[in-house]
Amino acid sequence: MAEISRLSASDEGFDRQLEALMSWESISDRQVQDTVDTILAAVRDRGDQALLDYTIRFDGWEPEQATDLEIPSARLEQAWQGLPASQRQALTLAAGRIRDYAEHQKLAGWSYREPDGTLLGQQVTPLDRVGLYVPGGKAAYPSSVLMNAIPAKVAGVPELIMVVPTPGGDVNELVLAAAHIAGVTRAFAIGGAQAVAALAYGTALVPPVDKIVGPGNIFVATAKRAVFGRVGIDMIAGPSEILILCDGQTDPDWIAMDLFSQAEHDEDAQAILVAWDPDYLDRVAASIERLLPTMERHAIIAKALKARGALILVRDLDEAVALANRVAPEHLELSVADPQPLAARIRHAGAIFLGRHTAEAVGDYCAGPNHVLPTSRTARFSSPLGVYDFQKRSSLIMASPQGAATLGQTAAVLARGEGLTAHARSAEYRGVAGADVERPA
Ligand code: HSO
Ligand code: ZN
Repeated sequence: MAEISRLSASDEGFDRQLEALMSWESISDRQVQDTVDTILAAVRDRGDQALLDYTIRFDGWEPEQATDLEIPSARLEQAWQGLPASQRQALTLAAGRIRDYAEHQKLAGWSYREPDGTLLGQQVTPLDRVGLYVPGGKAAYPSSVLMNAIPAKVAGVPELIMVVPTPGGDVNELVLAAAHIAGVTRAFAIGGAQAVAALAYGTALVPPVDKIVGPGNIFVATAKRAVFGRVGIDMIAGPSEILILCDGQTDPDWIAMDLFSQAEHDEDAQAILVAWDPDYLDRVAASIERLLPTMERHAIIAKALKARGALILVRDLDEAVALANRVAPEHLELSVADPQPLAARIRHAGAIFLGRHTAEAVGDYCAGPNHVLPTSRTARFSSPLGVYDFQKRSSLIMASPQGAATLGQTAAVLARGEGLTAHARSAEYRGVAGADVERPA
């Protein structure tokens, strides 16, 4: 029996039901925090020796010396060569499309000149070195390696350092292969909070980076939060989410499978369908019932649908749009005949999939846009991972002699108002007539 709640937006208790459905708090356990603090301190103090100790303890294999923790570039290439041709082709195609899309995101510098000759602008530079965390075990996604690494490369980041835990010494060949074509510079077989610490502080073996990106478990997320400030981080991602808004004309099997596709990630994943035809919700419920037992990951899907899934009846399209904006989902499918005018009414969503033929799953792999997206309603204020996350902006100011005089006066007035006379006089020095002329020594 597939269990998924049936809700109606006009019911009195709906607001409360929706809140309960959306609430998801990452457990911020005191014990996790303490463990992470200990690990961070150990890596900071003892460097590679701490990395070796934790790898033996948590990953269950026995590197003899620190250099054993590095996965040589030749090994990445070997993994690539060892893949079946179909996988090499699919990875190449996906990487190419992710790169093309990322090229469109590149920020360029700009400047403008004022009438008195003063020049103002912005200069864009890539980060020097980025760390990419790749989870090990069942959550190791080669697609995520491409999605995190390629925008960094397109931004012009010269050095990309990948860390990946290898429980029992097992490496995921597809992950290594993806790292090879994405242009990872160096890779290390380390994971958990100790890997985050190594990237943040550096050790003799692992060079310190400027920003750490990539998903991880609660220890990794807690460690990323803790080192933020010393290095940049991307975001703290929650479980996957999908909200489908449908006019009742799409094959219900397609919709059921799209809900499954995100539900299969995680028992905490969220899958919601919103429609205004009650019969259609019945048909999708029947598809879910029939298809769920055929799924390999049916146990995970069933748990996710039961805990955080819903088929929601609304009055009309307007109410559906309002609900989608309120939920601010990571993925939003607009499964309707004419999706473009509808997309224009969406204000909060990580990625919008337009029309009946756009399965969210193609976005996860190869459409081109990034699959690292804001979750847990953070689409209200944040955006997909992109090239801009690996670029910085510096402001440019070049005063002309005349600009120096006029701006200097304004600055001096404001500076005296703040009681900062060195500021005032510094600004005024350049404001005197002839200040552009070389002064005698
Ligand atoms: N849907 C995930 C990304 C992913 N899907 C990776 C498959 N592999 C992000 O929410
Ligand atoms: Zn997915």
